[in-house]
Amino acid sequence: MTNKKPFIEALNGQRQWPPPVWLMRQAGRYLPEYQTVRKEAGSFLDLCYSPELAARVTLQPIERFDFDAAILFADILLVADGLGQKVSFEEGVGPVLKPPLTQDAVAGLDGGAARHRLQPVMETIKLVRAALAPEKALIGFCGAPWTVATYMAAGGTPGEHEAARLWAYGARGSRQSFQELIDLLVEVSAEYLLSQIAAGVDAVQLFDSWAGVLPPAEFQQWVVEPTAKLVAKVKAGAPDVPIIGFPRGAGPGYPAYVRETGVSAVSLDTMMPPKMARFLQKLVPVQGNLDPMALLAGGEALERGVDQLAETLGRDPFIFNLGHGVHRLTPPDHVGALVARLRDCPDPGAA
Ligand code: 1CP
Repeated sequence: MTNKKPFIEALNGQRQWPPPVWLMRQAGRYLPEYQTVRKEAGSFLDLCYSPELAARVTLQPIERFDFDAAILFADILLVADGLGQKVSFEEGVGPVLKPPLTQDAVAGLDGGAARHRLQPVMETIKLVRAALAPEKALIGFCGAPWTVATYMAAGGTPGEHEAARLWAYGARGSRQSFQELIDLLVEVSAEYLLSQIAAGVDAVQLFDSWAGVLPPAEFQQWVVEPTAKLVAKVKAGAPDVPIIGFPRGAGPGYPAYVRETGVSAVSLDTMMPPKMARFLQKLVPVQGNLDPMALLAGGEALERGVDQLAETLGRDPFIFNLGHGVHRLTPPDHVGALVARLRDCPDPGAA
């Protein structure tokens, strides 16, 4: 058995055929075996903080589908919880963060507590790495500062993001205090990712799910600049570990994001047109971007989607993924069909 990981080789700029594949939210509610462990754990957060159970659900999709990478089972909101803003996940509602963060509470957020509180995640990583075949990669992750701040300010799923956006404009707290929150998230997230790397992850991904709601100047200030700082800190501590950025919905902001943040690779959202994807792929390896609804649909829509992506992006360093997470109603068989189809595609780079 080789120690080479096709997923890491692709991130390092070596084209692989067939392309390595994993899916965002590959561990989750569409899998009956996940549902079983989820029930055993009690709450969603209990699952995230129970290393043995979290390791089991991390490995489930690798066992079932033979993906090239596992992604640590955790959530981007653990950082908020670790900092002392209590997080819970309510059935049918989604995440609730109590109380919604205001400028007066920023000084009370506790980076030291986060370090302690997030320790179970490092135990999960060690268990997964010990069980995972050497040719499979393990991905660590965190939410990007802007996206985590939107949840913290809203006290839950951010709606139209008015809480964070008004705060960032100085209309709901000072701009200075919003900058302090972002700076704190940069610090804590960098330390969190470096701990994940020390525990055994092979690459990390920054999820900026709400990067797409900001106008250009604010996108630069709250997405590009904090991400650049976070990337620099992680690279300073772990120069060889690839960092994938996912500025979901950033549209015309994608090229500046890639050029100015220093990410090693970029994850493309569902809306990204093939021409722009090819343009970005001249700068860094790309990951993406099958429509999760094509996966849910299955059949011809799925086959066409897989074939087109393999054909357009398969000529250069490329990791196959979705443009966003697996939908929870997705039949597991469709995921199996995706992997089989991809590994059967003709090599577009062959003479
Ligand atoms: O009850 C359940 O089982 C909850 C469903 C669930 C799962 C499976 C949540 C709640 N989080 C997760 C796991 C998760 N979340 C992973 C683990 C690994 C994997 O991908 O398989 C990861 C990487 C995340 C990341 C995450 N959490 C993001 C970024 C990606 C994205 O989807 O944009 C975000 C925004 C969250 C917040 C979150 N977690 C869960 C919910 C319901 C939400 C809110 C989503 C929203 O606001 O719309």
